[in-house]
Amino acid sequence: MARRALITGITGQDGSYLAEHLLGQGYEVWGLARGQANPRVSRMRRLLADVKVVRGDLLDQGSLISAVERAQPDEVYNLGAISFVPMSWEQAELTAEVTGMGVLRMLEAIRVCSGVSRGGSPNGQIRFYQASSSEMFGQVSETPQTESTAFHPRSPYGVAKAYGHFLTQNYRESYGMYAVSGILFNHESPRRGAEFVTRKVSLGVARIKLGLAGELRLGNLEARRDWGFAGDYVRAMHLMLRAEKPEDYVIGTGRMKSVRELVEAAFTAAGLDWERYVVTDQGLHRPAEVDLLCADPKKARVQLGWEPTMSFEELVAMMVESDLRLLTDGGDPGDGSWP
Ligand code: NAP
Ligand code: G4F
Repeated sequence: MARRALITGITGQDGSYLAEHLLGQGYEVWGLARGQANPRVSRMRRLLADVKVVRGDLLDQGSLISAVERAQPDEVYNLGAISFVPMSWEQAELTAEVTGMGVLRMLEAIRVCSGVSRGGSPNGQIRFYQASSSEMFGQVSETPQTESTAFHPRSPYGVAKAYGHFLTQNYRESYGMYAVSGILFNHESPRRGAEFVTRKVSLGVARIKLGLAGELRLGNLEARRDWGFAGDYVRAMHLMLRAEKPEDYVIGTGRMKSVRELVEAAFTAAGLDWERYVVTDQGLHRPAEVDLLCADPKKARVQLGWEPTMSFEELVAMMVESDLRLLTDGGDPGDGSWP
């Protein structure tokens, strides 16, 4: 019988890649979608026709219990979140509720539905993946960051993710649940939301190249991130849930680039000189910045056999090409450029 997976955040970047990956592995895939007329749900249904949709919201405990009862999953991937860091200062309480407390509600739904009590055995139970984030490292105490690097989150988002991370660990220890967290570093694709810096840059470059814009306004160009391809990272999520023992893993490339280097690479990919078009804007700087993030993915490589397949340069060139095609074809950038 096919394994069954339930994915929260199915309309997001990672939800789409993970659904495709699991469908390719023969899974029956269920996606939790919120709202009564969410346009992102209609788009997802068009592009991922084999995904079964179940309505629910991470703010609503009852809906999560119903979703688990209906989907009867072997694996639950909790990708749903308010995931844009600047928004977490503007709506800190909502971020805590969705990105933090949402993890508690999902874990409780699984615990209640599978009748787990303290000291229960993980065998035969629903396996749970939590989308933890390198934002939890925040003001880093060492570089590169590993599974044992201390957390010092710098945004309400990072704090909410740290809560979800420790809670997942606690449910594993308290109830013997197969519950793991992937501490994922930044991962991108043509499906990335237009508010994140890589997509903002690839769309900005495409607009300038096509004569639709004359400048690109950005914040801190000195911040450094470890950027990889989302398609590679969802494979790691699946490997974590299929491992023999429930453990947490850092997932990243181990290579760090600055926003300035990202900008240079993207403009170069379109044959443009970035210095003619990029304007820095103090209003786009954050109240507390995460200056650098760089993964040490050794544990995932050794224990899961996971490796990233796409270089930073290939990723940036792919995103620029994709946005040039999207805008040339009259597509809606808000829609991303799903094939
Ligand atoms: P994304 O594109 O922003 O997707 C977020 C998803 O969460 C959307 O499907 C959204 O659905 C859903 N959502 C928001 N509020 C919800 C609620 N109240 N109830 C249920 N679902 C809700 O994020 P992503 O890049 O795919 O990232 C997936 C997960 O990994 C997130 O938890 C993110 O924080 C985490 N993460 C991402 C990265 C990265 O670099 N991409 C790195 C580390 C961790 P709607 O369409 O209804 O808004
Ligand atoms: O692309 P960003 O908005 O991603 P950020 O804040 O690193 O968060 C992403 O990665 C996390 C994993 O580490 C995820 F957990 C999270 O959900 C999200 O997916 O910003 C990257 C860097 C920042 O340092 C920011 O200050 O780019 C800098 N930046 C400079 N100018 C900008 C801009 N970021 C955005 N979004 N827009 C700008 O104009």
